[in-house]
Amino acid sequence: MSTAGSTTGTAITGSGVWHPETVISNAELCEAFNVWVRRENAAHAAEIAAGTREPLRESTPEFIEKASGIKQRYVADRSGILDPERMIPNIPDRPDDQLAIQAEWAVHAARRALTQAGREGKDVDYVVLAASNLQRLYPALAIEVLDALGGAGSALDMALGCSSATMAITLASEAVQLGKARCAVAVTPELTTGFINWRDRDSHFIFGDAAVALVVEPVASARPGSYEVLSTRSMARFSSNIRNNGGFLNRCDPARQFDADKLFYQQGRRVFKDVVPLAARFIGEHLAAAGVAATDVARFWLHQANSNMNDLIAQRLLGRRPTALEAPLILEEFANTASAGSAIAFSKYSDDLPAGALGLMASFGAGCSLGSLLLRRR
Ligand code: CO8
Repeated sequence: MSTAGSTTGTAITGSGVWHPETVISNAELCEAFNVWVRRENAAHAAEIAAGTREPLRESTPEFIEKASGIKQRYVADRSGILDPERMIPNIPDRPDDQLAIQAEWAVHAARRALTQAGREGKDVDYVVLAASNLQRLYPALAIEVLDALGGAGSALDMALGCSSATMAITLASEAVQLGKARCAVAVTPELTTGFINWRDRDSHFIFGDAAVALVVEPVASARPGSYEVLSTRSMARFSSNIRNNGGFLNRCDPARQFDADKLFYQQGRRVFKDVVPLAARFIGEHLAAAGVAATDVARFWLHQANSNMNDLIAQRLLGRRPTALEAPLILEEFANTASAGSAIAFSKYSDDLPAGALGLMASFGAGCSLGSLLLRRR
């Protein structure tokens, strides 16, 4: 067993998950999608018969579960997604004097995390709000969350694809390490259903909505049972395999402003092939730098994109298939919650480890960007 001697002097003292109660199963999703496919094919029957247009193909629950491990997803709204005429969630705009929806989700998760940490909103002096997609540019959602919690200090928003949450925790840990904060909250409200192309068979099943928050404090004042942050690591390498070109310049080219590239799209096969060796190497290098063998890590809280991908990454690290508890999956219940996934896995599967146990949280996301935190239970 390695001594894993270095430390950031900070600890994750609480975590909390929140999700909408509304669920869409794979079967429900495919049923609505396939109604739309049949209507489209009927509307273009002549072109399809003439061979000038490819017919759209139906989506199946069997494929979705086998290819991804996903069985259902929590969503902000079912009605719009399951309406074959619309296939966009209905999320009413809110007036400026009401809490923004992503800020509201963040506050729900942050309150749960603070309760576990034994802290109150007024203790919070730093908020990093990070998500793959943020609903607006300013004012920063993080400032709205700090205000709603009743804290005082500084706050910022950031986005780094599916590595947003791990980078937010890293920034929170660094702020505490530098003495800039004493009770930092890293919070990730992933409202993914708003940026999905629900008419794209290859990706319509992938994502679900959820928020997660973690409290980071100096290890010296951390409660027993919290997780000391021993070290962090991050890496970035430009890639267009996963993109979302939605942004404020869209309206400046009216001919293209509603094109499909203004929502999530990916080269799924290529991502799969790239990420398995890259993530395994990245995590392996983090562990090697800390003097820790992969087999000494009791738990890997990996980014939750695809069950097959996670199994392969853990297998490369351990030299054998992981057990369900060595690399827990939340995909069945939550689907891919973008950057929230590894932190949700941590929150759901961290209470049972004994003091001294090592765990590693890791993300891999669009960008591409990777991030990891080596943790030890206290
Ligand atoms: N229903 C039925 N059949 C389908 C469907 C569907 N919905 N979609 C595709 N098929 C069919 C295809 O038509 C094809 O059939 P055929 O061979 O007859 O043409 C067959 O299934 C196989 O199609 P694909 O090759 O497209 O399907 P895959 O097996 O590759 O599965 C996945 C698709 C699940 C998306 C897979 O490619 C995957 O998991 N890729 C990894 C990327 C990923 O998970 N992205 C999720 C979001 S991004 C994210 O979270 C970050 C990921 C990591 C970033 C890494 C940066 C370092």
